[in-house]
Amino acid sequence: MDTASETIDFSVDREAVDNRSGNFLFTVGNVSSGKSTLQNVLVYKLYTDNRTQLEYANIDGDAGHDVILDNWVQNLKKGYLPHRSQAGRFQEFNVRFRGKKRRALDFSFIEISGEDIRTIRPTVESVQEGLTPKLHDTLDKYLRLTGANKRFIFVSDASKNRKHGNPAPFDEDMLFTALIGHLLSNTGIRLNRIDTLFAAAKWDIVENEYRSEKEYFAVNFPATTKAVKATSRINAYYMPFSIGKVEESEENGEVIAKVNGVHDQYVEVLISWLYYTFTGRELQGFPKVRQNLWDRIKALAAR
Ligand SMILES: Nc1nc2c(ncn2[C@@H]2O[C@H](COP(=O)(O)OP(=O)(O)O)[C@@H](O)[C@H]2O)c(=O)[nH]1
Ligand SMILES: [Mg+2]
Repeated sequence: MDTASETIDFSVDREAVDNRSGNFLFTVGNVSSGKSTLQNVLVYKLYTDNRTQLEYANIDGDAGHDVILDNWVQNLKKGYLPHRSQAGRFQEFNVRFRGKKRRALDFSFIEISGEDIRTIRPTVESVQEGLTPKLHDTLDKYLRLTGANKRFIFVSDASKNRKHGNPAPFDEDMLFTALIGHLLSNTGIRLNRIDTLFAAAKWDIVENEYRSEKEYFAVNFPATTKAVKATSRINAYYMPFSIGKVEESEENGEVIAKVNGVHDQYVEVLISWLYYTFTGRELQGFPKVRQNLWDRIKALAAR
């Protein structure tokens, strides 16, 4: 496996965030929930699908950035999933793509690991000391950019929410509600509205356990669901997500996750949502966003 993405460091300097504008896509979720995989599949699909044209669009003129995205594509072609990423280290990847008869969309990925937002969850100590919850500095800067369009993908790890197993006790639910509260609050980031996609990642593992992603989120995310219903400031979409069937095996004493063929149906919906949420227009030839996503996925899967 190519390790270029490990040897080239694209951590963001705090100062470099000042005065940025453009489109930002924040992927939020616990470590190993599937954020990087989702990003990799997205880039892979934009690159390989003949309806879309992917242009890497690094903003700093550094070709190393394109090398990384190229590696994502090459690795996935061979079935390799991304390397585990670390908390506290912000990496930004810039992508541009266009569809048929549509203007190009530029956006930047920012990955937010659960560890980086735990600091906004009040603890006994912080309440006693009257501390205001605060996010990681760099992340805070990104979220406060006034000239930027921000969109969020909340990634839930469905393998941690087995219906008949030992479910994680609403850990993701608390994390998501804490961030949503912080984003909207006057003492937090003060966003007017949040446009977000909730993705039930690794859906292949639980697809026979839940009737739909609606049921999945209702059962495992009571607080998040309530928060979304309680305000008109959150525009939420929900979808299952899977890269395909993943098998873990040992290669040279290391556990390697490999996918046997990338499934198209979920990532197509993701691309639709992405284009629509930033531009307000539908991408030609892709699933309609305004149609119920789950019905659409089922229709695609039945083709
Ligand atoms: N079964 C299954 N496993 C997945 C899927 N996506 C990710 N995984 C597994 O979850 C691990 C962590 O994913 P990753 O994207 O690196 O998580 P991140 O830490 O949130 O970026 C991968 O190495 C895979 O083993 C999926 O769609 N299905
Ligand atoms: Mg990652």
